[in-house]
Amino acid sequence: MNILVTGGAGFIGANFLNLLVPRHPEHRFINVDALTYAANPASLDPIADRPNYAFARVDITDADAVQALFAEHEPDCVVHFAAESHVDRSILGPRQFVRTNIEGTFNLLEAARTRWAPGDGLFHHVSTDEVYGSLGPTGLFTEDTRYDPSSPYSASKAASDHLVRAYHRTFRLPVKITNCSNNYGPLQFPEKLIPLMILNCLERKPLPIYGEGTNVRDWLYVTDHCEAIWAVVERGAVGRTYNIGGHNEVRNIDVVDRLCETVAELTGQDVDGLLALKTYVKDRPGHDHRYAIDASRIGEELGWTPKETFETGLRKTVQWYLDHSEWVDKVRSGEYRNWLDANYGDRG
Ligand code: NAD
Ligand code: TDX
Repeated sequence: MNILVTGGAGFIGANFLNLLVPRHPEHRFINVDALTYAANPASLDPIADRPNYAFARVDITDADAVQALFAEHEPDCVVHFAAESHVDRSILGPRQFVRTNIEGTFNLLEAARTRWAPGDGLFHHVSTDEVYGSLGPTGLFTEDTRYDPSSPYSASKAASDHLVRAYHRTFRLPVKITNCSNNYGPLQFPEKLIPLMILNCLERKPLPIYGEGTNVRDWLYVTDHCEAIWAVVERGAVGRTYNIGGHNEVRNIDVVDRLCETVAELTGQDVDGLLALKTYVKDRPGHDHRYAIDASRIGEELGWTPKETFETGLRKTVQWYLDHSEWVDKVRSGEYRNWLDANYGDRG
């Protein structure tokens, strides 16, 4: 198969490609990424020279470029990760979320619809549990939970999910959708809670906790998510949605405490000094209180279960950030933006 992977230079996409490109030499993987602030091509160093891997710098909001991409690479399958993914940024500037997450998805669906014969191909849409809104103290999101998004980010992902389903019903486009809970692990851009807190601990900066820190997220190690997506691509039912989650609900304050303990243990720093960095700051507007996933469908139908526990996953993650300070310095520096322009500026 020719598999077009959008957003493969971002956090989950890069983990997905690093896992699957070596494992499946019989498939050709084409990574399509605009290289926004959230991307890091260095994340793909382990597979960059593999014969079954290629990179194309394309912005999915450019409909003509997306059509040209399909003409050139003739994909049989699209695994669509590319998105603006950070809730706080969607509050500060929602426009790009509408463009990339809704229009970008639409452009890909249009290319797939016009280039694949009815019933051919597979469009796998990678989505989030945030489309379901917020839970109270009990209950779980199932695949039948009503959509009720709270942020411009989650509303844009909900809209893209609806478009994907509509293309299935109207045009018989073979689609699959996965809605996953919060991911963590190597290669995550340090704007998200876990890498932000790790790096702030290492730099002895304040650890900003929104509101009272009692919001709950269901954390899943990134490679467990990637394995789940691949199981759905290979064996999931066409037209079906699968929820993916870690069975691992943790309050934000407890995540931060565990991170302080893990950083202290792995670096020899004094844990009380790290815990003292916790700072309660103004809450996120529209902050969803609790997410929790019922992942029984993917478990029962496809036999998927997460392999990492929160303890093993957090240790691996903290160790990865300790070992990759160069990666971190690059994604945070202006020099990195210059390097991107110099290396990829004219490769559109
Ligand atoms: P990310 O922000 O780390 O990476 C996004 C990637 O998409 C980047 O490489 C970026 O350059 C690329 N991109 C952005 N706009 C683009 C455009 N217009 N054209 C082409 N490429 C573009 O995101 P992530 O955390 O890896 O998330 C990947 C997907 O998984 C997203 O669709 C997100 O909604 C979904 N998801 C994420 C999580 C999570 O916890 N991170 C959980 C569930 C679902
Ligand atoms: O500095 C912070 N302080 C804080 O208390 C940050 C960045 C976050 N938080 C809180 C907000 C959330 O309750 O931590 C929790 C996690 O925040 P994020 O890492 O921003 O993730 P979240 O908003 O839950 O969304 C993530 O999971 C679902 C991803 O960013 C989405 O792309 C994914 O769809």
